[in-house]
Amino acid sequence: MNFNLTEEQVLIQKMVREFAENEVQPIAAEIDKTHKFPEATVKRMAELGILGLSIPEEFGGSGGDTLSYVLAVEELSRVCATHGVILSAHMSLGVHPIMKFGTDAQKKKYVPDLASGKKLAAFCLTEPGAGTDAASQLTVAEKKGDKYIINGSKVFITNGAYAESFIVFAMTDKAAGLKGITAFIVEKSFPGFKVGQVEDKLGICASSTTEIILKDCEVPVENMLGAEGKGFAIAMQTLDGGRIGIGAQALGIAQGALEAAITYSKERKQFKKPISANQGIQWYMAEMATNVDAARLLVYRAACMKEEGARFSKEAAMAKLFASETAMAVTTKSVQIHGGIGYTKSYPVERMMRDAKITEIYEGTSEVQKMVIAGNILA
Ligand code: COS
Repeated sequence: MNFNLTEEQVLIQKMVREFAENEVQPIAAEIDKTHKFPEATVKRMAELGILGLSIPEEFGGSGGDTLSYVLAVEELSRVCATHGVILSAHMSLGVHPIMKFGTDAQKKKYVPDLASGKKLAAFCLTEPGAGTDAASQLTVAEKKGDKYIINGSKVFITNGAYAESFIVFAMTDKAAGLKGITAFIVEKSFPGFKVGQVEDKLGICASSTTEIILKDCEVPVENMLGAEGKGFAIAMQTLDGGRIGIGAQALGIAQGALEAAITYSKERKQFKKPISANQGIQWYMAEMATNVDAARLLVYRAACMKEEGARFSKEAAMAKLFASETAMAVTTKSVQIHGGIGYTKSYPVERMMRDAKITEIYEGTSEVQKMVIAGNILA
């Protein structure tokens, strides 16, 4: 077991950290306030190859392994969780399923533009009545000649208004239940595709979260991803990978909040000494740092298992469960350590606390992660 990053991973980590500190951190508070999608910095992420990390160069990516991609999500989220989720939804949910389940023709057609960052990707599984119970899809796809006609609506779609390629799940055989779900690659330009309501959220405010409306949406048969009826398994395997990305986002948020608490507690004086001199604060810090490190080990382990091609559903669920609960606990404690000023927008910790909450919810709530973990250990 080797806990050291490779030379290449260290270089990627350094590059993303510099970009995050120099170009993302300065706008993080502003975009949180305006809810404006950070188009300029996402374009910079494309230029730097960040949107193509973990995609082989032959498909237009910048190479790198799963852990390099995780390091990038972590570093972005350390200063701005909005940027972290834009990358994670694009890569884990939008690009990886095409790489894993796509035909050669689909990979050649879609991956280069996505890996170069020319286009963003998204994933449409959730519906108003199909959240945790993802199999209860009402969206239907009916084959008519050389097209599938898709009807339905999806909600809470990350990158919704800015993505151009969407992995969409729909029922091709209602009677077959979860074995009747099929996945498709749907382009924004296809007739019948529309971006609906834009959500106004508690955190990750500048990320685009929208409804997607499919009304007689025409999808060529060659855009079916995997085989008919295999959509649920594709969704679950894609979410296994996505949960590593969200674990990395949570880890980055927790790391950022821990560093903010350390800095503030050394500066802030009460009773003629820095508050960090109080054992109460020191014990908070020790617990926060230990949990952040434990989250990091779980997230990196899941990433390494994915890279090795091993089944990693349980490990991804453990990583997301622990990292997201750590992010919530550490950001809350960081606000507490900052005291009154931490509850204001003068410091980034209140934003981090709002951003952390979603990591316990999306891509499977903490309760879903426990179902997956228990299901695996009791099988
Ligand atoms: N990889 C491959 N196949 C998987 C899988 C995985 N990770 N998870 C489940 N499957 C397969 C199972 O093997 C099973 O196939 P068979 O019937 O051939 O044996 C099938 O899928 C059904 O599995 P299971 O019975 O466990 O499914 P459930 O309907 O009970 O669903 C949960 C279980 C709740 C874990 C699942 O629906 C889930 O993850 N829900 C949350 C969805 C989510 O994250 N939503 C957020 C949307 S994206 S923001």
